[in-house]
Order: sequence, then C-alpha cells, then structure tokens
Amino acid sequence: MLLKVVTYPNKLLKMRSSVVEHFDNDLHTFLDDMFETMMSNNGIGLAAIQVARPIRALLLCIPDEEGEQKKENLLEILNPTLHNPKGQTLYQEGCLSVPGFYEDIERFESVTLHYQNRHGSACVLEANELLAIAIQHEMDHLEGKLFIEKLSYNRRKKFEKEYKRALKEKR
Ligand code: Y12
Ligand code: CO
Repeated sequence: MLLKVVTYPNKLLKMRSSVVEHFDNDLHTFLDDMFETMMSNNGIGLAAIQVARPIRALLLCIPDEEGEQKKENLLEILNPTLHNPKGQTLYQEGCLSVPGFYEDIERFESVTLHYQNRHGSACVLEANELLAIAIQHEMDHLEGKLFIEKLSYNRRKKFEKEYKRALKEKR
C-alpha cells in the first residue's frame, strides 16, 4: 500500500521517534509499504516519520554502479546507533519531505552503524560514501531534524522564501 509522504513544514517532522519493540507482522507490512512508497517517489532513503509513524525505522536503497536500485540492496534499519564517525564530506542532499530543494550539506565521511533488522537481530554495518551520508540524513529524521536545519542563516532564509513561493504556485 502506498503511504502519504509528510512534507515540510508539517510539525510531525519535528517529532522524536520511539524505539521499535515489536518485530511482528504489523511491522513487516509497514516496512513493505514504506519500500513501495520510497520507490514510487524515486527515493533512496525514507524514515518512518516521513509517512507519519514516529518509530525508529528507516529504509535505504542505494543505487548500484548502473544506477539501479535493487531490492537485494535494501537495508531495513531499526533502532540504529551511530559509532566511529570519521572524516568530513560535502554532498548535495535532497529529501522527499522537502520536495524540489537540494543543498550541499556537511556530513561524516564514514560511520559504523549498529541496528536491528526486521526480525530484531542485531547487525553492524561499516558505511562510507553515499550510504554513510544517507544514514546520517535518515537518522536525523529520527530526532525530528531536517537537513535544512544545517543550512547557514542566509541559506535558510533563501530556502524559506523559495519554498513558500513554490508552495503557493502549487496551490
Ligand atoms: C543524499 C541524498 C539523499 C539522501 C536522503 C534520501 N533522500 C531521497 O531519497 C530524496 C529523494 C527525492 C526524490 C525526488 O523526486 C524525484 O527526483 C522524481 C525529489 O524531487 C522532488 O520532490 C521534486 C526530491 C528528493 C541523503 C543523502
Ligand atoms: Co529526508
């Protein structure tokens, strides 16, 4: 089932998400729905709060060398914690909850992620490049943070003006 993606400035996006405790059929159906929703919107990452469910769940499906997003490369990440952040990198990020806006954001270059999979098993992942960046972007959603909050004062003001104008034009 396709879910509705919540977009800025909806206040839901500011919520801190809660720990996932039950790794049951309800959770599995929800993760399947998140995947369908992410793919149908051309996303590479999606956090549960972006579809209005404040739980610590996120999906990542990074394109391969051919630019293809394969289901076998899908990561279903529950209750993640970040470790060993190293280096710094800039990447032009986008977010399904902030449609039409892309900005260079500074992130750690590599990170280690501890998380649980859909069955509750503990997993560890060493990540760099786009995967490391996307992990940090999606984990910010779990804390109610959007990438636009990392912009400088002037870039944020410019964003608010352009975004409001785009919203008006859509109406
Ligand atoms: C780097 C890049 C991305 C992330 C986080 C995950 N972000 C996304 O998956 C963003 C997807 C996205 C898709 C859009 O739709 C199309 O391109 C057709 C889009 O465009 C519009 O909404 C107009 C914007 C974002 C972290 C790090
Ligand atoms: Co996002």
